[in-house]
Amino acid sequence: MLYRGKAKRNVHHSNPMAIRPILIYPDPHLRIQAQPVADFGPTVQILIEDLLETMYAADGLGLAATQLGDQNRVFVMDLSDLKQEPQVFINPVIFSRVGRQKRQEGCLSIPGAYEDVVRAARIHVRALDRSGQSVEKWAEGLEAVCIQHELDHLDGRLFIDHLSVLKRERLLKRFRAKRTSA
Ligand code: K1U
Ligand code: ZN
Repeated sequence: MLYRGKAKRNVHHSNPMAIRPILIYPDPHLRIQAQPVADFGPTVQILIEDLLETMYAADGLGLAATQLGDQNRVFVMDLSDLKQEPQVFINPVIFSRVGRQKRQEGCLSIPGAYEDVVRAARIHVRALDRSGQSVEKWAEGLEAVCIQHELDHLDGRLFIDHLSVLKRERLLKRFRAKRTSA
């Protein structure tokens, strides 16, 4: 199994958070369907902290529990410039999709690989926050892309699954070549 980075735990922090290893394609755990969260106790709270810590350390805009090998339906996102506006989505559901947009995507689990992906332009998403309260929002642009990308992770899908066979094979050939030469 290949990982991006090493596991670290900040033992000096009052609320210990950990930078956890991110699973790298083709790790089979990336294909597992995550399960709904029912308990908002310490286990899921630690998972949320670790997701945020790992996402910030990796300079990502989002990160799903699946990418840490965890099977809870949780992802985090922060699109703010100062990285001080974390958003937590638990058991997220997209219940409305409007229009189409094409944007270049990357993935922390397929480092260095980028390709244009077509997704819904605007989405209406409902999720639970970290205290179990239901929240709803409309998202568009990059935010809508990020939410769709992360929700895909929770369903065991990757952005490369949205590409044509030709584009996917070309991207994976370059990805494998870079990793074997590194
Ligand atoms: O889930 C992940 O692998 C994180 C991924 C989420 C994502 C956000 C937006 C578009 C596609 C994918 C990333 O954070 S990719 C890295 C990134 O920082 C980035 C991606 C697109 C534009 C700007 C930055
Ligand atoms: Zn990803």
